Amino acid sequence: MKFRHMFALFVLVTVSLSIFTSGTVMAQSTLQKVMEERGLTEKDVLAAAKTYVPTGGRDDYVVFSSGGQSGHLIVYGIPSMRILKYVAVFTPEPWQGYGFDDESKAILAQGRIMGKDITYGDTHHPAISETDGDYDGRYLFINDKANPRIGVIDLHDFETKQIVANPFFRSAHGGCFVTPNTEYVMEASQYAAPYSHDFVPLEKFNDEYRGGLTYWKFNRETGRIEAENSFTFEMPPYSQDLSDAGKGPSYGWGFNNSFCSERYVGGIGRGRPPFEAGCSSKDTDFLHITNWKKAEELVAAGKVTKVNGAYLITMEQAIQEELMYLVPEPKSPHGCDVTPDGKFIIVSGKLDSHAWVYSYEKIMQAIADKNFEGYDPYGLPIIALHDALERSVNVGLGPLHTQFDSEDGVCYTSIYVDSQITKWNYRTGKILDTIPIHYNVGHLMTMEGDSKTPDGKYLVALNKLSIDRFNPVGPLHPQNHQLIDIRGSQMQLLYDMPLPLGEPHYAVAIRADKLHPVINYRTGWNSRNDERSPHRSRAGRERTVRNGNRVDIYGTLIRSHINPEIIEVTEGDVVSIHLTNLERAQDEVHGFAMYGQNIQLSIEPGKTASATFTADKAGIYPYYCTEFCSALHLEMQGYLLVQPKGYKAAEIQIEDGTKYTKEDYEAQVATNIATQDVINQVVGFITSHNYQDFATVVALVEDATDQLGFADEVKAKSEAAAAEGDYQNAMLWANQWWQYQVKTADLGLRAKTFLEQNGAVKIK
Ligand code: K7E
Ligand code: CUA
Repeated sequence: MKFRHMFALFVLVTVSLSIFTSGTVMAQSTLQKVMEERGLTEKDVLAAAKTYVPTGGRDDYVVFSSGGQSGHLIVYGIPSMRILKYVAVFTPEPWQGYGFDDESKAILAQGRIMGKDITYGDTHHPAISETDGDYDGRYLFINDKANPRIGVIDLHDFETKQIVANPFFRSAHGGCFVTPNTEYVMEASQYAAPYSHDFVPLEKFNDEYRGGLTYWKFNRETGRIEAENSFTFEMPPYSQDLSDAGKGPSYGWGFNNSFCSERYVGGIGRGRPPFEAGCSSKDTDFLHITNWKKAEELVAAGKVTKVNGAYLITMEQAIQEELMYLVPEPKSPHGCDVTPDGKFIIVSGKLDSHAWVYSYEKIMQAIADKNFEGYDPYGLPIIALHDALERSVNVGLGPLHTQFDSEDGVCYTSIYVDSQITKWNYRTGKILDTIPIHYNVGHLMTMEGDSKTPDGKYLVALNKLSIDRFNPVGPLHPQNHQLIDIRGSQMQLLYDMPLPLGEPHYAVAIRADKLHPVINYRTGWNSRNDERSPHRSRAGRERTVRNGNRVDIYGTLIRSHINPEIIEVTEGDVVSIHLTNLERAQDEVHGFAMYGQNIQLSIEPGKTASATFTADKAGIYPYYCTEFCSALHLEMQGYLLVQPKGYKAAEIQIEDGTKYTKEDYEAQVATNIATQDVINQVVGFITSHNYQDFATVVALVEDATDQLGFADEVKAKSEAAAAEGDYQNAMLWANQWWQYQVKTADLGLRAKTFLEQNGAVKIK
C-alpha cells in the first residue's frame, strides 16, 4: 500500500471514529434528558429498544389475532405491536369493500344460517395451515362460535375466500385447529343442541341433544374446504370445548376437552339453580380422543352414511369401530394443547390450580389392553385418569391455555384468576418463573408456539381486562395484548398494546419471511373467488350493455379518472357497475363510492369489483374515488343520471365553464414539451442502470410506459383539434396529455429514487 493511501485511510478512520464518539456522547446526553423528562427508567428504555422498529423497518413476526365479536381478523407485527390490517371475515367492512361488492356478498352469503344473513361472527381461534406440523404461511382459518362457521383466508392476498356453516351444530368453540398437513380443520361444538332444526323440548336433552366434532376436509390445491368430504363425530351432549390435533407419534388422532358433562340444564326462571352451579358440580369432565385417520378410511370405504347432507359418524359406529374414547379431566377444564413432540396433551383445570399432562403412550396402551374403568351413559369407553396421566403440576389458580418454547420441555400457561403467566417444564413438572399480567389473561401465544418447532422468543398475553392500563375511553375498555420477552431465564414485560376491536381470544404468530403476499392482481381478477372476472374490462373497451331493465356497465379506473364518467339509466333499472383497476403499480388502489346507494368498493391494482343496485328513484347521484390516489384524485369523479321514465334528452349541449384560446393551447403545449424533457432525463437515468434487476422498478417502468402511451393518444387528439382550429378541445386534450405526463414523471421519479437507494449500477 502506498504511503498516500495509508495516510488517507488513517484520516478516514480517525475522522469517522471521532464522529462516532461525539455522536454517542450527544445521543447519550439527549437520551438522558428524554428519560428524565418522561420519567423513564433504564428498564423502560431497554424495553422500548427491544420493541422499536425504525421507520421503514419490518417486524420479525406477523400475528393473526381473532377479532372477537367484531367478526374480523387482526394482523399486527412483533416486536413492534404495530397493527397492519383488519381482515374482514364474517362482518362487512367498507374500506375493503367487503360486504359491499357483489363478489364478497357472495362469500358472506355462504355463511347464511337458515337463509338469514348473519353479519357478525364471534371469532375465537385462528389457525395457520401447516405442512409436516410447521406453519407454511399459505392459508388461515378462523371459527365463529355463535354461528358455527369457519372462514378460509388465503394469505397470498389476505382475503376471505370461503365461509362454511356446520350442518349439525348450533354453536362451535373448539375450532380452528389443523391436522399436521392441513388435511382437516377441527371444529368442535360447544352448547349441545338437536342436530335437526326441529323443536325438541329441553326435557329430551340427554337423548336428542348432541355435541360433536367436525373434521372439515381441506383441499390445498383449490384452497377451499370440501364440505362434501368432511365428517363429523357425534358426541354426547357435554359441552365440548377446545381441540388440538395429534402430531408426530400421535398423528392421526384428535383431542378435545369438555365441561358440563353433568348434562345439566339450568333455568333460573323456572326456579332451577343456574347453569354455572349444575355444570361444575362433578369433579371431572371428559377428554375426548378421536381417531380421524381411521374415520377417514371408513368414509373412503363408503361405510359412513350422510345425514343433513354430510358424513356423520354416530356414537354407535364410533364405539363399534373403536374410534372414540374418553378420559376424565378434573375441574371444568379449559385448554387442550398437544406438546410439540406429540407425546403429551396438556389440559388445565379452570377451577383448580393444576395443569394435567396426559401421556399419549399411556392412552394408547390402555386402548390396546382394553383397560377401561367403565363406560359413559352412551357406551363410550372411559380410560381411568391414573392410567392416562403423566403428571399434574400446580401452576397457579385458574390455568387456561399452554404454549411452547423453543427449549425442549419448556412451556407457558396462562393463569386467569391469579393474573399471571407461569413458565414450567412439562417433562419435569418444575416451575421455572412467573410474571404478573394486567389483568386476567385468557389465551397466550409464543412465536409459532403451537407448531412442531416453536420459535419461542416472545410471548403475547391476551388479557380479558385492561382496567387502568390506558387513557380512559368510556366504560367499554380497549383490549390489552401484553408483549413479553421470553429469551432469558426470566420473563420481561415489554409493551402494552391496546386493541380497540372485539374481544380477541386466540392469536397465532408466524415468521414474517414465510409470508409472500402479492402486491397486485392479474388484470380483471375477482379476488373473492380467485378467478378471472367475466365482468372485467380493458382500456378502450368500456361499454354499457342494456337488457330490458338490466343495465351492465363495464368500466375502468386509472389515475385520475373513472371511465365512464357519466352513466345514464332509467328509473327502475337494475344497474350493475363493474369496475376494473388498470393500474399495475404498488399501492395504487382506487375506491368507488356513490351517493345514497350504500356502495363503497375497494379496487386494488388489477381487481374487478361490481356493485348491483336498483335505481329506484330518479335523480342525480355523484360518484367518486375514495382513495387519495394522485394529485388529481378529487377530480376522479362522475355522475349517475337516473332519468325519469319517458325522459327525452334536451336539445342543448354542455357548455364549458371556461373558454380557451389559441394562446392557451400553445402555452400548454410549451409546458408539455418542457415536461417531456424531464421525463426523458429520468428515462435516461433508469435505462442507463441495471433497472431490470429490480422487480419493483420493472413494475413502475411498465406502468409509466402505459401512462406515456395514453399521453401519445391524447396528444394526437389535441393536435387534430388544433389543426381544425378547435382550440377549446385542443387545449382540453393538451391538458389531458400533460396529466398523463405528470403521472409518467411521478412513476419515473419513484423508480429513479428506488434505484438510487438500492444500489443500482450504471451499465452504459
Ligand atoms: Cu379460552 Cu374461546 Cu380459546 Cu377465550 S377460549 S380465552
Ligand atoms: Cu383513484 Cu382517487
